[in-house]
Amino acid sequence: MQGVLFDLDGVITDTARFHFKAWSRLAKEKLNVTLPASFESDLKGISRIDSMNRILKFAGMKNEYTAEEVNELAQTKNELYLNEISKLTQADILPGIENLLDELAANHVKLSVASASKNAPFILEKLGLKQQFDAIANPAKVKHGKPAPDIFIEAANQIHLTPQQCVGIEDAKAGVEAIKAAGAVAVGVGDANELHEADSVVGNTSELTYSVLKQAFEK
Ligand code: B16
Ligand code: MG
Repeated sequence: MQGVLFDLDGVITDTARFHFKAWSRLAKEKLNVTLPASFESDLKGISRIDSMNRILKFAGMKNEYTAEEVNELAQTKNELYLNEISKLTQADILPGIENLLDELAANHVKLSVASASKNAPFILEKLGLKQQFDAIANPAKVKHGKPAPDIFIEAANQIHLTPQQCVGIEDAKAGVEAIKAAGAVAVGVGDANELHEADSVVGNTSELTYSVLKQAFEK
């Protein structure tokens, strides 16, 4: 294991609740619909524009907006979201992650971020973790979002490794599929049934250690 490719939302910090809050407000104020709670997990790992389109479909309004208007709605959501995440601090790092990053660095493992979020650099800055990573893959540079492998391939490229030399960590089904499609070893965080395609699954981030990742890689 020469590199670890980290998902952000749900692995390093829990931003899903802020995404859901911003999407819910946008849906209520602009589309006059209430989003069911299931959207919080359904939109995990799904890009901003794909999330917007799923919400429009749910609202039965998919054909009522031009591409430009859909972009504007997504931009409004992002402004609401930025307002929420501007309050993030080191205290919002998920349990065990700071230790894990230290352990991996001590073992000369390269660290790269493979998030669908265009806000990843800002979030890592707020958490005080930006310097700990060797690279942050830019989702604007890749063609297909998760479950396609593109962002994980790009994250490995950025640290000059192949996905086969890396372990990817994900909390979302679409993300685990993306890791496997890239050819990396997948470690899931969360429900073992939902993430059954992963090579190894832990219940929560505090169980993620260097030895757990190494064992998954060597399995
Ligand atoms: P942004 P991840 C994903 O993060 C979120 O899970 C998903 O809900 C969000 O729509 C996506 O990032 C794009 O985020 O609007 O900030 O560019 O899990 O891939 O780290
Ligand atoms: Mg995630």
